Amino acid sequence: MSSKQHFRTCNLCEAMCGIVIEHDETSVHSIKGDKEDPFSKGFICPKAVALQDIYQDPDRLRKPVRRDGDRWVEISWEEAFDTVAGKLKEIQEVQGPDAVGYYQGNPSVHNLGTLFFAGNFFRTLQTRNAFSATSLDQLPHHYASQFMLGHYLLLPVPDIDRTQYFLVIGANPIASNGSMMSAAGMPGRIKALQQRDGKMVVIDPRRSETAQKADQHHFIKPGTDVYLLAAILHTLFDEKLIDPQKIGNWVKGLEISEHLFQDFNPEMAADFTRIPASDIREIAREFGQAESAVCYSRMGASTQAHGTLCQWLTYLINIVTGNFDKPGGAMFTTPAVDVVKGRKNKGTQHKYNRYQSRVRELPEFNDELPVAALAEEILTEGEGRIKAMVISAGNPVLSSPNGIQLEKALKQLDFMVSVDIYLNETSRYADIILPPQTGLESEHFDIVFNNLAVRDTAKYSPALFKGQAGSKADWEIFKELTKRMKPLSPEEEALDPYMTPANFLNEALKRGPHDLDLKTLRAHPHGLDLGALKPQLPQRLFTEDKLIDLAPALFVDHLKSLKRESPSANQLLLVGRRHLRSNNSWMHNSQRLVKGPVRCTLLIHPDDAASRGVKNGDRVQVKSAKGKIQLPVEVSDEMMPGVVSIPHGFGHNRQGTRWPIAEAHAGVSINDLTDEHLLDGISGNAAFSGVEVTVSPSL
Ligand SMILES: Nc1nc2c(c(=O)[nH]1)N[C@H]1C(S)=C(S)[C@@H](COP(=O)(O)OP(=O)(O)OC[C@H]3O[C@@H](n4cnc5c(=O)[nH]c(N)nc54)[C@H](O)[C@@H]3O)O[C@H]1N2
Ligand SMILES: Nc1nc2c(c(=O)[nH]1)N[C@H]1C(S)=C(S)[C@@H](COP(=O)(O)OP(=O)(O)OC[C@H]3O[C@@H](n4cnc5c(=O)[nH]c(N)nc54)[C@H](O)[C@@H]3O)O[C@H]1N2
Ligand code: SF4
Ligand SMILES: [Mo]
Repeated sequence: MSSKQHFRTCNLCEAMCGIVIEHDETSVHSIKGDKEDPFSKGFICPKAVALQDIYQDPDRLRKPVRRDGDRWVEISWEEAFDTVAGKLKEIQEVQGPDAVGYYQGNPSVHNLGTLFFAGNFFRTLQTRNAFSATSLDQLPHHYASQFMLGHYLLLPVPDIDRTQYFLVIGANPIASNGSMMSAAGMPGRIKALQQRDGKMVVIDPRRSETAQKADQHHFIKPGTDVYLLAAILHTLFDEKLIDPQKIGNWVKGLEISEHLFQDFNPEMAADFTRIPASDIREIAREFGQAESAVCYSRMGASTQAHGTLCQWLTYLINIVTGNFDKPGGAMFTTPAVDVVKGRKNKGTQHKYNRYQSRVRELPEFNDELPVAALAEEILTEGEGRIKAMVISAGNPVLSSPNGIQLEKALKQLDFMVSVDIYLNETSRYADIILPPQTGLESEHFDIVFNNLAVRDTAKYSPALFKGQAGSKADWEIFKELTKRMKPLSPEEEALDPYMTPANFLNEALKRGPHDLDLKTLRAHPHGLDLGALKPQLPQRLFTEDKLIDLAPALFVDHLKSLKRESPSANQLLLVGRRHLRSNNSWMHNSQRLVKGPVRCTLLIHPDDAASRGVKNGDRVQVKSAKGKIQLPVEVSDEMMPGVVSIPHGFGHNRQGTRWPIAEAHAGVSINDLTDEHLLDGISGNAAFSGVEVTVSPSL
């Protein structure tokens, strides 16, 4: 059969790799890296081929289903939409708007149609009970950007291709392919850094795949990065490694910040972090003296008790050393679709803490509440209690802290609808599941990750295959639900046929800084190169005075209240990890990806294993204040003594899903151990890192 070529961007993770697909009318022959893609230049990871597996997966849902006792019955879209809108309205009419909550998961931001259309639907709900995976992930970055730069989406990106000193804290881009730093081909970029005599230093309680490639790696006790960062700032000020000339005249609060770090000396930080004071001084000196340098801190530094402080101090280190908005430092993108300009929320007061969660009073940020509060908002009686949920592209039973409690909560709902391609650990609690087309059946343009990319490029991917007859795209589902919640006016009705992702994208491109349109992008199927990142401060700042606030009061107060004496940890501290062949909770049904060694294991240092009578391959019980799980052990000195690691996204052993995953690969969920009360003190982001656990041989 003759084969055709199709070029597109892989949308599974943030790296935006260009792929070339050999195919015929209905099937894929091969998926390879596209060497002519200006961003990824041929790089792909093993997950790209899973786009074919997802497309063909017989276990994927393709028609709406309704729960009927223990069975699922296929229903028409009409019946599904009518039931969903009818139920949501009925519940809100009787119990108020907050009785319906919603949660948006990670693939939402990888999906063009969802990005353009889900918001309209969720706004019709007018509920305060809005949640997303943001508060399991990068919320601290948004706080730092909002309070310092005036806009939560104005996010600095490490200019990895030009830096001479790359300080990586709590990130493992060799496995994750980069986060808040879209950079397809991380191994090549790191190699290039080392070949130009640059240096990469990694701070991680595990000698991760990235740490193994580093010039230097330091173990750190989980959750203590704030002390390291503060001690780096202390040293920079103390040793006069700061040149105000290099900082730029668009900052305020430099004197306050200098004063703040006076008593965070490296000796104190060493007590907390277990990184020797001399090593901390060396990092600060090398950073301060490098031709260019960038500090990049991510998941491990965000999802911990001081996540927002960590991000603030990371921005500060880059700013005070003159490495902000400069080549080789932390820079801003100029994406073809400018999401920052498109969202004009100026000033720090508008989008923070305007209201709080009902039970625990966690702060709102940008119209959302921290998802660690979701279960209690369902379980706790009283006015404003959540009685119905809409869950879209998410699996919070496996992804949010204390998943077991969330399961209990979901069981009590009066109504739940999932927009998801799988009957998984979360959607199995739904009354109705609306399955969208996905992946190769969808057109794609990366609105979000071009805002976070290490180089400006633009590429449009048309849909490769038509979805099965009668199927619908995410955007069509949301559009239809929106109409049923709030009927269109005659004017809106007339415009409705033009409301498509392609038209919205075309308009957004035309309004963007590169004067592009969809026609131009279609004429460049490999993508367009728009150049290296460019300096753009102070113009791009959104603060009213056009100054960066180096010392926002909210952050300063929290820093001042930090403990100064290090507690002695007798228990093991738990952290997470990611594997290159896995993607959060939902790609374990691809046989090509899960094959090979079992990946859901407990990594433990040899000394910790020996003192507990545990050998490599043994099954152990891991227990926390919230739950216990059993899994096999891998004994390895890649772990810091006193720290153990379990990957998240497993736990497919729960009943009632439609995933025939072999038991060994089903794994168990780390979030049966994590605690919904362990949070970043400022933002309420989940603090997954540093949960206290005990490990013992299973009986
Ligand atoms: N302990 C611990 N927990 C963690 C983390 C950790 O490091 N440690 N990481 C956290 C992070 S960073 C994240 S982002 C979250 C992720 O957590 P979630 O976003 O809650 O979950 P995912 O596993 O990404 O699940 C995505 C769901 O979307 C569905 N899906 C896939 N494609 C589509 C599509 O095109 N349309 C629709 N409608 N649905 C689709 C999948 O079937 C799946 O059910 O997990 C968090 N949880
Ligand atoms: N293959 C693959 N790629 C992915 C994903 C995936 O599931 N699989 N998920 C995607 C998503 S949603 C995201 S958000 C990104 C995340 O991408 P990254 O930010 O790179 O996150 P991780 O790979 O979880 O790496 C976090 C590292 O932090 C370390 N760590 C844990 N606690 C601490 C701590 O207290 N301090 C310090 N300094 N380090 C700590 C861990 O040991 C781990 O090595 O990856 C994305 N890419
Ligand atoms: S690194 Fe990410 S974008 Fe690139 S091929 Fe792998 S999953 Fe796709
Ligand atoms: Mo994430």
